[in-house]
Amino acid sequence: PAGTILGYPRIGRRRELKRALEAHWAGEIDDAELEARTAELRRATRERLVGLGLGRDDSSIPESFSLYDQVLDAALAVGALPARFDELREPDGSVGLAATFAAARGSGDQPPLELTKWFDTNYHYLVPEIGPDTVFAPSSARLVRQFAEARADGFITRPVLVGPVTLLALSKATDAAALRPGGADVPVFRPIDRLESVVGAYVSLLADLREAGVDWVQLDEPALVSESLPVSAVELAAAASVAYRALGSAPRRPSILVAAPYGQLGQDAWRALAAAPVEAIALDLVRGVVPLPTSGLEGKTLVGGVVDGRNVWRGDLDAAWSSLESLRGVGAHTAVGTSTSLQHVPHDIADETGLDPRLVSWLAFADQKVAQVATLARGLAEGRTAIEPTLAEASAALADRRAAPGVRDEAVRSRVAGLAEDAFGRTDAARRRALQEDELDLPLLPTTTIGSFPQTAEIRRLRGRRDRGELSQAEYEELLRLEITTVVGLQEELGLDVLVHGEPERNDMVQYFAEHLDGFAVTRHGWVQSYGSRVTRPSILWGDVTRPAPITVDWSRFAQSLTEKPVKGMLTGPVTILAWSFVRDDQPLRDTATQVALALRDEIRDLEAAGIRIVQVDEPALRELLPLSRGAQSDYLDWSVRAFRLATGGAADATQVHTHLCYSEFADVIDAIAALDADVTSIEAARSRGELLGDLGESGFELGIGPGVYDIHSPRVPPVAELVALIERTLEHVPLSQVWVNPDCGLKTRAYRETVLSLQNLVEATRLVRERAGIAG
Ligand code: THG
Ligand code: ZN
Repeated sequence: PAGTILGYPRIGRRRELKRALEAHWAGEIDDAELEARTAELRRATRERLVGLGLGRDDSSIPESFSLYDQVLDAALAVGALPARFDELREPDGSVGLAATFAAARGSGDQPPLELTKWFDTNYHYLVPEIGPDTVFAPSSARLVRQFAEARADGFITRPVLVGPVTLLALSKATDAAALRPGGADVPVFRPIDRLESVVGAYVSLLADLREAGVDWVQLDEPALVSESLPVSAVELAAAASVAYRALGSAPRRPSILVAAPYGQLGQDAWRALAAAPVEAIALDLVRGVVPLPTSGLEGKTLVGGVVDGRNVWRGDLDAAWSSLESLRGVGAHTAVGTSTSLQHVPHDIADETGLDPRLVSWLAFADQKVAQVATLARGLAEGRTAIEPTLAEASAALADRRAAPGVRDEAVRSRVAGLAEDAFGRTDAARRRALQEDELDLPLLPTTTIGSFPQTAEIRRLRGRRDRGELSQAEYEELLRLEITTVVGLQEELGLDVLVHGEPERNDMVQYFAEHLDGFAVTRHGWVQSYGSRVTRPSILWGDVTRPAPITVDWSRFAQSLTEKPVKGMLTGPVTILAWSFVRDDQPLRDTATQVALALRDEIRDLEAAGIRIVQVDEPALRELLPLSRGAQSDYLDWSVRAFRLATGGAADATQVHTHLCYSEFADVIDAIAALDADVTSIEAARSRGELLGDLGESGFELGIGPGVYDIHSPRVPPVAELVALIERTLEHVPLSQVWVNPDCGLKTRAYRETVLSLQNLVEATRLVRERAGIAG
């Protein structure tokens, strides 16, 4: 086929997959109904893709559906279900829906597979567990069933599976393997050590697919572009060479397309794939460049991933065409594709009837990107003149975007240009500390929460009623004030030291700011899968960012009016706002971050004027945006830290600045965290506390720190004794004067019942530790 996409959104245009899954988990629909609904979703997707110009029966439609996650699917396809779920297998020993969802979501007291971020996207995959003794038992049933389902409707599609190298590179060792005593001559086990066995399982899967009539299979190998995995790029390339020599030599198999999305394929991996006996290689030509000619390409197809799967811009189709032309010079047959799966973008811009049509003309969601691929494929087949009008239209839209009002706001630009270096930081931390102690008069080991309180169904209903016009804005706000009053009262009763207003007014910590800043647009149906059935609706940052009016000030002022204790002002930091939005691609992220930072800086000034003495600027995504390629990391850390310092650098010395970070790979970015220079940092720590405290102790970190004392991702109420032990352990590594006591993350997803009990215990544990340390509370 001349044109293809590496994958398509699975959630459904109206979140049909989410609804079906959640209904199934709630026991409202049975297995058969779930299968029927998802089969309908797949059927509609195939029809849609043909309608947009992909071939019906030439394998150009990827069979990229997954019930929950594609990495879990690959693990299950090779039979790597962790033993703790064995009892949930079907009577015939196969892995059905019960075992699949148990692995994804946990079951009884068996924890699920760990969730973690898929490369540098906002998608989260399930981490397979592989040990030296894992028995690989290939299972092609689901792949074959979906292919047959398509064929029954007259489609010949291309099954998609995460490839063996990536599957192992993203897996972790089973607990049993990780605990095995190592020694000088016993190397630590790594899942990639099982490459040979896993490749054996893939050989068998390929044979089954061929048997079922599959012409082409797609094996995704994004690990080959990453320099941030525990397996080095050199080892990954060697593994790819071994794996694809074996798979290519398999006696019965479909043609193989190896896809290397999400970045530049390194030289070693490129040579390994070119030399392997596979039929096609898909390259990311948005992030990567056209590779140099090398041996082994004769007879192969190179799929040039020139349509960007990572953003929502219509983009420069003419430049995409040029990339394809240079790819033609590399010496293989050339086809066109997307840079990555389209799973990271919403379905269809045509659904966004509420957006400004001019903005819409600059955008492309998944369906528009498929149409772009089809256009470029026609160009490859018929020559450029055949698609000249479409290329010209895209160029005209790009030119219109460049010149449109709001894309450049000269007032913001001159403000940025005029920034002096001293705007990017505050005075000496010790001086600030003294002033803040006077101002706040907090006890040692101050207690606080991260910011959000439970978003009850009732709060969400209020927002729905407001959106439907059943409540006026004034009525809505009055009800939220009631909620804030309750939340502040509760915290006073609990005896917490630094209070929050609970954020009932926010649907999402990024979208809320996007809705209140100029330069952003918010979609109605632009949902993107985050993990499993969970979705987010990223905002579109299209223009220069300005703050037309204060955003959070009224809520914070109201909350502060209810109590003598300090109430934290709560803001989302510039890096996280960028990370969780679709960001303009016409200027460096650094420049966009600077503009967002200035808006936040103004917000902080207004919060101070309203009597707020502590401001928290959350950056949970700081680690997330860290580039995969090592060469790009220091530049990223520089601009991300500077953006935070610009946002907070206008705060008075007596204003205490907090931040919150949501991950525990602390060591990677500890220097950056210190450089943020926040007076207090709260951090997720419940799961890998030992490492974190060790790193913290060694780092000489001198600012306030609140390593979360309990995991808010679970309804479990931590007993007082456990919390006492955790706080005391922290005190072994960090001086008492620096330590704060708080949960691990926001309480938004929890219920009130466990929240109140947990916070009671947190306050009581702190009281006991203070008492034992001989300090007054
Ligand atoms: N907001 C945004 N992006 C995020 C997060 C966030 N990315 C990373 C992380 N947090 C992802 N985690 C989740 C957790 C829960 C949900 C989504 C992402 C979730 N979403 C609701 C759902 O699926 O029903 C929809 C939420 C809504 O109505 O906006 O539960 O916090 N931007
Ligand atoms: Zn968090």
